[in-house]
Amino acid sequence: MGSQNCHNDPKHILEQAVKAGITAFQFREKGNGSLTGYKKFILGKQLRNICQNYRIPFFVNDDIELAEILDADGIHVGQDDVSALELRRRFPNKWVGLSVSNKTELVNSPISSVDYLGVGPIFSTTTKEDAKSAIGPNWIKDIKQAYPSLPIVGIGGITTDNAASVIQAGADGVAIISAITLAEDINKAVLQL
Ligand code: TZP
Ligand code: MG
Repeated sequence: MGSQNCHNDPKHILEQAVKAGITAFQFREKGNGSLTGYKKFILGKQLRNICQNYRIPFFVNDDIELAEILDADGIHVGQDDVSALELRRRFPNKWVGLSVSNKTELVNSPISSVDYLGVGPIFSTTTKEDAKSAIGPNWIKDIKQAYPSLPIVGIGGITTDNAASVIQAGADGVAIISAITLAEDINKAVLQL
């Protein structure tokens, strides 16, 4: 998540989610209303500290310099960002994650250079302004069959009601923004997930 996904203090939201049991966090400060420059850095540092205090991995989306300055545990990139291959070379000690949205992207991806795939949007979502079409959980089965040892994280439109179907399709995890950040009771939402 980023501040643009939060209706109140992102630090408070992350702290509640971490206390309730989320297992990793990705700082994704982008899109309408997101912070830039120094403000983005300060928020990133504060969220990074929360993850450190609670011993969960901290990922940065896209922003390589920020990932470096904040000593992130991992970097997540999309198809149009810095290549995962280059990131692997530059950051041998960070996790590198890559998004794939369809078969064409998958076959053109440097699978052997990434630590996990973010697959989605699984369901339709309004959180990502330029999201591609929803692909449904079944595609995860095909990817798992083709790359059995590659960790897969489903993303996009995942809620307490449909998260189980993503795991049942073979995903190793689910990545969630709005169903946590906008939940009336974050603790309850995370516990249900
Ligand atoms: N990538 C694919 S869908 C998505 C991203 C970043 C948005 C996920 O947000 P939500 O609110 O969990 O659908
Ligand atoms: Mg990107």
